[in-house]
Amino acid sequence: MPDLCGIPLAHPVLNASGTYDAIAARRVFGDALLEDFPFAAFVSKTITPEPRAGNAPRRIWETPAGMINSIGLPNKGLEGFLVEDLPQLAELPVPLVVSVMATGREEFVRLVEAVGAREEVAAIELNVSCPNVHSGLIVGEQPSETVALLQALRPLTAKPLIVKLTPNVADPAAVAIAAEEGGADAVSLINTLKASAFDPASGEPALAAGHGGLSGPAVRPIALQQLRAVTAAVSVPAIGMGGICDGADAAEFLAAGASLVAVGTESFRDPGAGSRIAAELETARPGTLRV
Ligand code: RRO
Repeated sequence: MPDLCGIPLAHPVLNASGTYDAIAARRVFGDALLEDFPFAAFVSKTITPEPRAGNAPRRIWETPAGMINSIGLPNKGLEGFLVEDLPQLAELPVPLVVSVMATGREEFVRLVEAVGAREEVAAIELNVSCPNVHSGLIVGEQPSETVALLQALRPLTAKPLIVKLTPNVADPAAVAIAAEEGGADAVSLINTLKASAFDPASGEPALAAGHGGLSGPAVRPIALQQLRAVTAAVSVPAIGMGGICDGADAAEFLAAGASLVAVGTESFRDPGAGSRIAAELETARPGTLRV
């Protein structure tokens, strides 16, 4: 049986943070969502200490075999999340992972202390890789910052800490090694790749923020190579993601060293993608890949 840092899971498919709004889905599908929830664990949209409105529109732009987003981390902030969202997410029939992001170490401490104290939360994902917010401290781009952050956070909670790695560095394995050294229980990769597009009608940047992060099938081979490099370098488990659309794709990520996989962009096209991919994976083990 697959597990998330020792937490048993029904299958190996999770959602990528920020790509599936379980609270909105529950409003639409009602309790039927709980009976057939698509993911084996649910990862929340990233939260920050204070509320954020996110970036101005346009925030999403379709590209060949993918999309660029520049959502900019809209969220209710820590207090809003704990009061309004956590009770609803706790009703999901799967373990809950809360994704957190802050611009400095003290703010990360505040988030991990508060979220880690809640029994509804199974694990915490540290998002040190959002391409769409300007932070003075780009922790996930520097191994020394990553190890220092983990060393500050590790003593604060016994819950598993998962570090979401950025693909926007020359050597993601060096950051993964730093995360492991600091006491991370797992890594997850990849977040989106820094990308731009221009509106052919106007010649202006397609996204109001000017740039964003690329996801979808276009990034899959890059994700597989980074996963391969990272899993060769660390012994903590890796959650692999980047353009997974079907069971054969998921099998490739397992072959590249992932212990679990996550589905992101494909859930916008098919909200049931998680359970479909889990079922397809049963017949698409490595060595039986489609040709
Ligand atoms: O909200 C976003 O714009 C965003 C985040 Br936090 C992230 O981690 N990755 C991404 O592509 N978009």
